[in-house]
Amino acid sequence: MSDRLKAMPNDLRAFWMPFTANRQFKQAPRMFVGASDMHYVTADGRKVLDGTAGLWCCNAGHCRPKITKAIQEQAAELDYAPTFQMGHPLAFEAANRLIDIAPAGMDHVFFTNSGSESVETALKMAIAYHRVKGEGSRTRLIGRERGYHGVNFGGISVGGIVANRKMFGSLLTGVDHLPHTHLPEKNAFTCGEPEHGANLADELERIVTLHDASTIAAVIVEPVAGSTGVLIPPKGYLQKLRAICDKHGILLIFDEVITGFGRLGTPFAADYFGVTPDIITTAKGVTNGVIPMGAVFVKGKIHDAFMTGPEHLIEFFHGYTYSANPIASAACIGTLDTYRDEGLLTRGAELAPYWEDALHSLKGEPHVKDIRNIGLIGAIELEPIAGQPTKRAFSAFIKAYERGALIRTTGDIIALSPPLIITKGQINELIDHIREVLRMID
Ligand code: PXG
Ligand code: PLP
Repeated sequence: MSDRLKAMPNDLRAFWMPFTANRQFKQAPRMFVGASDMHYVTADGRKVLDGTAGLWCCNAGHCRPKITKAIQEQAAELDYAPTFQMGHPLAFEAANRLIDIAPAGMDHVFFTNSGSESVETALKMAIAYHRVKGEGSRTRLIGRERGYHGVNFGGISVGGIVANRKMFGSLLTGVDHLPHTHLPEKNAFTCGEPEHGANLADELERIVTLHDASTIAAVIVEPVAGSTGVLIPPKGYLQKLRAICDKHGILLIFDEVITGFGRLGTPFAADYFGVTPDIITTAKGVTNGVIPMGAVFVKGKIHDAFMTGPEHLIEFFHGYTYSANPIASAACIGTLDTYRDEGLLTRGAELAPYWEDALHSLKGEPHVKDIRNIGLIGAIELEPIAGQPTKRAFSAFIKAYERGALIRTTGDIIALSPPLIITKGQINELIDHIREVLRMID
């Protein structure tokens, strides 16, 4: 550990922390100062088992050599290069490497710096696509209740998490929401995809009937909703959404910021469910979380629709200063090398049955009212303390951290998404920590 990291700062005021109870945190800060493979190291020198891959992003674990080396070398060779009307080779290589692992037909990549930016990019692309095809009346966007699509205005408009929306005014107009698919009374303690709820996709027909298909640009959903507490699509639901979108000429966007890059035991959730959307938004795992980067995958028909008109004109008025930044591109390639060499994009499939059994062994422990899993994702939903929602899960988070495991909580749900390099022994360790914690907390 470097001396710079060892020193504990004595003034925590300036950093306004994201999605954090700032005042509470600063009274008793929890600091990571190092990491390697499956573990973090805390400021007081303890090892903490990473049950969440950082924030669902470090799919290959921490401080992996190929990624570190790629970044170091690139920083010394070409630090920054514009990608507006200029290029650098790694941007093109990264895009080609991504296409190689993408679902068939997704053959172009637009680079961003985060999941939130990938979502804005996809929504703008969808609206502009219909316009360049002469269907400029298709501007409506359909999201879903409890959806999370990042924090920018488009994303919170199609998103469905009330706390992320209610403070921020009127948002985008022309947005509708499908109902969420969480049916605990029918589906509690299901292993994998739940049986009930595919018919909720038919709500899209109702929205089409209300507005007419000619006004609707796109539907955006997370194939597995992560941030809201892991909602797994009912069997047949995504297939139905795809069919209804096809019937009405509506683009289907899968937000795979969490599910992309092996989380379900397939490269993408689109592969897992056998449903190919028109656009896939990604971030996080594209660089193993190490350097900010997002990637939007699009079908040829969308890209090609823009490639008309005089060739000297810009086709899509959109992009970020750091789209395909050289160091991010190098990190992406180093990450894809690591995933390939260690088989990580499919390793989750081998571990998923073991993971499922371990997770569901928590049934019957105190406070547990549902357990859900798919691929290497798990959720344990707790009964809230009466009148004090989120408090029980948060104390589980603190206790787990003190014992040496990083878990993530949202509301009263514990969400788990370990790096894809986790061993069976480490799965046992993680679940045992949680079992002990559940027995300790009020
Ligand atoms: N879409 C989805 C589906 C996401 O999960 C974003 C967009 C936004 O990505 P950025 O890179 O802008 O944060 C996300 C991000 C959690 C948690 O603990 C989830 C996310 C981010 C931070 C925490 O559930 N998802
Ligand atoms: N704001 C100002 C004043 C800018 O000049 C720019 C980019 O040039 C931006 C915002 C957007 O920044 P970015 O491209 O990093 O998203």
